[in-house]
Amino acid sequence: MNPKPAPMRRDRLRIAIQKNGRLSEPARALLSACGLVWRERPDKLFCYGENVPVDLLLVRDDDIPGLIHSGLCDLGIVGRNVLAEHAGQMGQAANFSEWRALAFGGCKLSLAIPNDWTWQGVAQLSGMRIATSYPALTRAWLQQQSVDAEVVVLSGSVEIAPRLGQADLICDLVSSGATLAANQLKPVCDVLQSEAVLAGPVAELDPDLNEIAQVLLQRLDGVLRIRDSKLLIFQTTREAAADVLKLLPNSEPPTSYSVDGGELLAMQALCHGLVSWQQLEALKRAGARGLMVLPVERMLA
Ligand code: PRT
Ligand code: ZN
Repeated sequence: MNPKPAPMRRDRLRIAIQKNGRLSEPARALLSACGLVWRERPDKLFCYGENVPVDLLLVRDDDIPGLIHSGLCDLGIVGRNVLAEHAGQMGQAANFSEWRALAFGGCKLSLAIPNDWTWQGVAQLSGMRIATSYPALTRAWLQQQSVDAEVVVLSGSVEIAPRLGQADLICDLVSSGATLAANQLKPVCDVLQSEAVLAGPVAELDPDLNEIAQVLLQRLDGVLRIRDSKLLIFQTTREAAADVLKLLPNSEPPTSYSVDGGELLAMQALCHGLVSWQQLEALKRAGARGLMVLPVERMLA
């Protein structure tokens, strides 16, 4: 990657997202949930933000770390696998880092061996050839494991390398595992647990851009926090409250206030994940009444 050129001063935040691919739709949906609206251009490489000074650049995912590094973009949404690989290749010089994990695009970078091998542990890899598109991550992992193996760098179709005789095993992304299985391979070791992340510079953004970024981050944190969350509201007595609270399904600390200053308490709790009928019935048995599960539209902490 080239040395960092001095970027032009801007007063609008620029976010790079994947143009076409697994992360493009969920990334747009996430930014829309943060209240961003864009004007689409026919070339669809640049989308002007209509309601807030935040523009989108639509690019290949592999370009995102470099765009942040060079200051041409301020933030980006990219797989941790791509970000970490570029960071590994650039070392200390890399001016990008993970700002938030976004809980979509989940996959693993895993070592996979031919089905007919018996896995005996990492020492078995000594002297082997490993095909991968993630050489920096693979080498760093091998070094960490004190294993001396050869890394064969391929830009695609990694899964077929063992059958073609290019390598003995592979290190590649896996989600369902169907592609490995179709190529008579099996995963044996995880090198990296990945998901989509919001990336930003290590160095501070310009104050004007930072102000816009902080507003966006606050909204993003709200969106991430309430994703798949429900608000549970109910009433209970002071006497039953302790038993009821023990049963709250995966909730944040509830807010409670007394009704008419008396024995009765009204409570509300933000619950993450599904709130099932069984959980509501258990709460009722413990003394909760008037249970309601409500969707959460927005949150600003
Ligand atoms: O064109 P551009 O360069 O932008 O896109 P790309 O082709 O490099 O990336 P894309 O869209 O395929 O993936 C973008 C990101 O999605 C990756 O960098 C990962 O962070 C994430 N992701 C999540 C995955 C997968 N799951 C995944 N399964 N990326 C790739 N795969 C591959 C996997 O290696 C296998 O070949 O998809 C295939 C199917 O996987 P299985 O295990 O479900 O069979
Ligand atoms: Zn790519």
